[in-house]
Amino acid sequence: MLCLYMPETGMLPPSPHSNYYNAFNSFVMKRYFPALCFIALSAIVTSCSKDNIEPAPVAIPHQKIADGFAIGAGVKVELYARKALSTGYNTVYFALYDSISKAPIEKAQLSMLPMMDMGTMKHSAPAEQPGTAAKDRLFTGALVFTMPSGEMGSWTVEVNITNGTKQGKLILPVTIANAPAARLKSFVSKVDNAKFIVAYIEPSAPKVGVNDMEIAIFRSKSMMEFPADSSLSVALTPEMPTMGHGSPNNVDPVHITKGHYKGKVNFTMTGLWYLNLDFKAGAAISNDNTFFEVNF
Ligand SMILES: [Cu+2]
Repeated sequence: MLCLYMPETGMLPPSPHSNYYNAFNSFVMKRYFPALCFIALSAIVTSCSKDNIEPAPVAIPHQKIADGFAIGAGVKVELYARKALSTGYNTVYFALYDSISKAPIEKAQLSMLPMMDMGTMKHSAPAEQPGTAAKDRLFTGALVFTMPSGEMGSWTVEVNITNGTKQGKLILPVTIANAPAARLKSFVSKVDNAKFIVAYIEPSAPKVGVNDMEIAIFRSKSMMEFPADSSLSVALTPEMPTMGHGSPNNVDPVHITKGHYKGKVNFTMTGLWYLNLDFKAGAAISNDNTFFEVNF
């Protein structure tokens, strides 16, 4: 349609009453039709890109989850993550700005408290607190959400900030999606009935061959206390349940720091794998029926 709208091109057809008109029209259409279409298309493309102005390039390469002001601390808080928050282990990033000057804040004391309000009761979840210094303007920590948001309840993250001598807090409502494959398991120890939470961290992008493996283990001491645990030893046995085989050259995860255990998992082919994990307290079996599914 646009291609037929000739005045756009700056060419004026002769009067429609002249005999010359039809010949002129058909000549113009045959000769210039592709060019006219191109011009019209360019106009559409140009106007589209003008209408949808691209956001200025952001310095923070993550998805913004929530923001707000920690009033007493005089700080604007922005919460980021690599993707939408979901059940399991989420690395989170905070950018802090002076609420008046807008200048980035590189040093502050920041603590997070995830809370789920389930109506009749409230509970928290494991959290790894950011350090006091930002790196590339971000304070990095982790939140381990134990349930999705929904009819059961809703999540908030309370952020307490000490900015020099000023203190303030902010409550950020967050929505937690249910991870497509379970990325959080829990068990009760056969040794002492202690409750443990195991979070899957790596491999986050599994590939055929040897992958870095990482899990984090927390003790579930109360509704509010989830200290990192380093007391267990872990044995890893990958298995392809539909094919009845495992793989060689795996490395059992060992405790590195703050409840994080690192090892290697070898996927000899694509498909559905179970990462069977046996947990021991000393020589005694704490749990031997936990596994994570990996399908790729
Ligand atoms: Cu809950």
